[in-house]
Amino acid sequence: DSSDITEIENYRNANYNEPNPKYFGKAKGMNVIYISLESLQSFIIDYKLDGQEVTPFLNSLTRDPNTFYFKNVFHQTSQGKTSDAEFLMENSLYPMSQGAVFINKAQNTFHATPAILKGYGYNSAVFHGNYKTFWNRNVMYKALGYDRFFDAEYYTMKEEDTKNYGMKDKPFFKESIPLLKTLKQPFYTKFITLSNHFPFEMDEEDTDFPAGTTGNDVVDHYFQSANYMDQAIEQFFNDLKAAGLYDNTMVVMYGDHYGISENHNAAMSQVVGEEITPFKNAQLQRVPLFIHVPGVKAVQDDSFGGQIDVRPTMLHLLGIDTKDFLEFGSDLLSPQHHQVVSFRNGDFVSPKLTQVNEKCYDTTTGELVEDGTMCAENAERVKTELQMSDEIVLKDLLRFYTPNGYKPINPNDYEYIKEDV
Ligand code: GP9
Ligand code: MN
Repeated sequence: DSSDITEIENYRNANYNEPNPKYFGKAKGMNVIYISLESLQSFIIDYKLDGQEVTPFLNSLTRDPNTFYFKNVFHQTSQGKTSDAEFLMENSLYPMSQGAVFINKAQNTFHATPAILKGYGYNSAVFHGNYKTFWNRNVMYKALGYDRFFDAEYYTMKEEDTKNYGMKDKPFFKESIPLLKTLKQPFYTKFITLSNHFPFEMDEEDTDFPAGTTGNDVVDHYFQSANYMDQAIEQFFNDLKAAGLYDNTMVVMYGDHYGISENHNAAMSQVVGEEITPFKNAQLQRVPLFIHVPGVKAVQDDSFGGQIDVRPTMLHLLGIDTKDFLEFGSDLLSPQHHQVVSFRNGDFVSPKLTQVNEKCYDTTTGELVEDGTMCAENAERVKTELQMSDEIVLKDLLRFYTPNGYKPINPNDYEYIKEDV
């Protein structure tokens, strides 16, 4: 009931971080494109296989003057995988510890980004080369306030253009451009890539990049598959330029979750050149985050953060203050940004301390911290935050709260029936 929400509101107000005036509103009025980079982990950025960069285009963006690159951002997903990352990105709430919010809580009230931006005149759409019912997206996207959902029905789905769950990234982006051009601006859109998905095996004709040589097929194919994704993103950026959309669009790209699980630690230790301890495995949960804003003097940012922090960061760039939203992220570009990153299981990383399986480590050295109480304060905060987020999600508390100036949406207003475009 509403007393539950008061406590959460108080916590939220106490933890709100003011936007950085240097960046607030720098992308005001621009279109927004999110790209979910399937299974992309940060270790691949600037990694060289046989002297060859695996992701040369993304690497160049880390040095691009208009691109913020965050190298210490971690995924916070659980069993809902891609859909958990989507949930974090658009609600700044934690996913569920078991099962997927997208499947279990799609009837809830949310104040998601597409709905928020509707109040600022934005049209929203998702592009994804798989069928709309996967992860219950066709139901959940109504609760998030998405106007359109271009799913597999809008793509050719030709045999040679599909792999695993659906469209390969290059034909996916190619076929998306004409659909994107039909949208009224400003738009808020999300592109969910697919090719770089476990088990990462490529069709021969799609790659001339070398495979790894660890002898572990999953890890070895990851290089080829990530390289293919990199090329697909470059192609998409070029097509945005050709479509005249590049100069008035902010592009946010994020790795959705790990691609290589702990089952492959032996091969991964060859890749990174050191043993994959539980501590090291936690550090490997970094996922790349890029925010390209035309005309802005951007920086490489090394603050620690999680996927939960992307929404306030992005909304502040658009010039929309987030202080009235019940959310748990904080603006990565704010000087007060809070750098303790919660994992869904209650462990955390921060610049100084990392907790894995309830053991406390020094983040800079990886050494066990003898005095285990050092981590206790952070662990307590992480626990509180996860509990509050769970309360919102499990008890559907946002139905009792309306942020200032926010116009509630009605999920029944949306349906994703194939239209002729
Ligand atoms: C499926 C795609 C992949 O549509 O989003 O899902 P994942 O297995 O990564 O959660
Ligand atoms: Mn995924």
